[in-house]
Amino acid sequence: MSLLVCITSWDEAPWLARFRALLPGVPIVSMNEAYDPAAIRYAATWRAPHGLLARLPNLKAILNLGAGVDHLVADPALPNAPLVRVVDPDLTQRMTEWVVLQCLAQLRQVKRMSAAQAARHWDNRDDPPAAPRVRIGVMGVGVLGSDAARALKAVGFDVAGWSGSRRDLGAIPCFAGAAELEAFLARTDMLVVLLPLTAETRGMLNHALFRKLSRAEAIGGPVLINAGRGGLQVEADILAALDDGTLGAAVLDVFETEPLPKDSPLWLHPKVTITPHNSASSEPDAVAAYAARQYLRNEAGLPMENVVDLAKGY
Ligand code: NDP
Ligand code: OXD
Repeated sequence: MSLLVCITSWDEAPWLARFRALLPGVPIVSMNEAYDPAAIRYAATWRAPHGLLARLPNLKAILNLGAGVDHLVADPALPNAPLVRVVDPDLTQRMTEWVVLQCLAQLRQVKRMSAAQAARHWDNRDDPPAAPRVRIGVMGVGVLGSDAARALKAVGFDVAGWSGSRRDLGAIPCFAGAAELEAFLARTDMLVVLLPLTAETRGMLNHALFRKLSRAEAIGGPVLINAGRGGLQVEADILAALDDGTLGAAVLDVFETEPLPKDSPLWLHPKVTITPHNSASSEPDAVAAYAARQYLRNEAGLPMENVVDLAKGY
């Protein structure tokens, strides 16, 4: 029951070592060495080259080593095998830390305070509102968004969620579907985006959507905070919206092109905060153990966890 490790953009060697330790007796091979495609039953992958998985005629399951499956789903030759994605408490914890950090940094104007310190300027001209006066809208209240929403609520923010189907997050009001998007945006001062990238969500963070955000200006203009995927956002629209005042600030962890090209105007824009797609890096040992568990469950005839609905694309 061979397992093929197909990884691009990460160092593959430690992943081979992890799977060999976790699955003793299972032949573990790399896509970069000679192997018999017919012998491969499982593929453990991050950003597998498109077309590669289609060449494995006996594939029983694809184990994606991250939460987002957009790269695989975009493979026109993706085989019709069950596709498992990562759901991991460590990853969720990290994302929630990042979201809370960025929302508080906007509330407390950390960029402005840092600039003032660098200029030895005692900048106490106004006081930010307390968190309950600021309305945060979390777009995508799945595994990551719902955890972040609860943490933001615990800090004191006035939080709401939006998703495809209606979620029940207790005291956090939840909006659902295209019909309720405008109402959700109209009560949002800070928009936190944790949507997957699909045909439906691609490019939805555009100027038309930004114009629907609340103009209550509790924090000097609406703030966009995106850690979902870069393909959700239209970067030219973000820049235009920042410059014409439609947006007050943008915090971006993900980009249309990654790494963000050196000549992108986003880098030095005074209203933009950039992190390098590291809001929630997966903890490799935890992810490998999770993937190995899915392998063992499937071999034991048990259902694998977090199998992606390929019709929905996430
Ligand atoms: P989930 O599948 O658990 O949640 C996705 C959420 O998005 C659900 O609430 C879903 O609603 C909603 N959604 C999807 N499509 C639509 C749509 N067309 N309209 C409205 N709502 C929609 O995913 P996770 O929370 O685990 O992860 C979310 C994304 O975060 C990943 O896909 C990945 O791209 C990104 N990510 C980024 C990381 C980083 O380091 N920056 C790290 C890990 C993940 P419903 O199901 O009800 O339709
Ligand atoms: C993921 C990511 O999808 O790291 O897991 O972006």
